[in-house]
Amino acid sequence: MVKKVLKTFEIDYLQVLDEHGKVDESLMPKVTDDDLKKLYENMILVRTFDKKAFSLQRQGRIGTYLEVRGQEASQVGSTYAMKDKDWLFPMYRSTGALIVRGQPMTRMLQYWGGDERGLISPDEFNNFPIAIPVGTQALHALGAGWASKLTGDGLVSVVYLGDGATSKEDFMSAMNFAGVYNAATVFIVENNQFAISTHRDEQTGSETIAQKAIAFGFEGIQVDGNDVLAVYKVTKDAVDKARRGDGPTLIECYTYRMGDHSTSDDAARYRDQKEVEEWAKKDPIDRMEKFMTEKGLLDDTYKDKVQADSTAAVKEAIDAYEKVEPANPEDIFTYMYAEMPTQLKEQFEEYKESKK
Ligand SMILES: Cc1ncc(C[n+]2csc(CCOP(=O)(O)OP(=O)(O)O)c2C)c(N)n1
Repeated sequence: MVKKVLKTFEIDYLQVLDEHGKVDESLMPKVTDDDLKKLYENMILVRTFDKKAFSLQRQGRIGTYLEVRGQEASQVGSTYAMKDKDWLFPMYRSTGALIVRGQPMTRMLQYWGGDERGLISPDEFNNFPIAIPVGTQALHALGAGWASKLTGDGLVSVVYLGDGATSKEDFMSAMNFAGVYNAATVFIVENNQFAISTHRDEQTGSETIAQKAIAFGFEGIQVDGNDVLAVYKVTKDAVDKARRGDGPTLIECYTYRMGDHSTSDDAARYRDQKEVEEWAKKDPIDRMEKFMTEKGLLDDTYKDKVQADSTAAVKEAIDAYEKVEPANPEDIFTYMYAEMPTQLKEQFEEYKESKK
């Protein structure tokens, strides 16, 4: 037997800001004080919206919702590295990413209230609709990143996936073609340790998710997903690399889903509360507050103002959402196909009859 000696591998792991709010200055990304404030303000806005959306669902004012809690840094830090016209391919838990990308909160409430018009991207941004089917968005992002590589339009596509999605063939096909075509695509896997009740350890035999990129011929990196500075840094590097035409990157944000999977789930049935308490100590916002206080960028007045502004913005979004004219139920029929198939035509007629 002949032994083929292949490259052995290592995976880079980055943490800049630890859970006590201490920063490793040698690893600090290039950010101004203004950037630090914006990152913080965005995380507070996301958490405020998230809490309120959860409570609106409980009151029956929206249909369903998937909480971001615990993942604010991995979403805000990464989208902050994108240019407005870059392509965002969000999943159902990407509320934080969408907020940074200018998606009006009113529209997000519309969507979770059952109105598809909530997915319309603002003109200044290229936000794709949220993908509910797990992993399908990876292929869409690969397509956009490949197109950018071919046309040289200088845009990058960034896709968000959960750890569970990495077991899907869509993820693997997208990774494969990204490697083959050197697509301008950045894959962000928010490894929040769960796919509903399936723990990360039951999801894959790989030691890290980041290392999966190696099999497809490109770079994978693991980052502390509760550290907004590290997430920003690795995403900025990956986005810049893709924009230069130097190919894709897989970023694994190592984080934790603090809430239930969705408003229809009860995580207490399958996970230990002690684990949740341990992760609460690693909260992405607490550590940023400690760091910014130490740096002289955060005091009680500023903190209260950020919270008050976020609360007011969310309230305004809810008021506007509750005044939106309901969508026309006929849209369900007319928007599905360019040409309606026979059965749908029949159902449409039936529906119209029922309204007479
Ligand atoms: C194709 C497909 N299969 C199954 C489901 C049901 N489903 C919804 S969420 C989910 C778990 C996904 O977990 P993960 O990718 O880790 O993301 P997370 O929800 O933890 O953010 C599953 C299996 C689905 N939405 N789509």
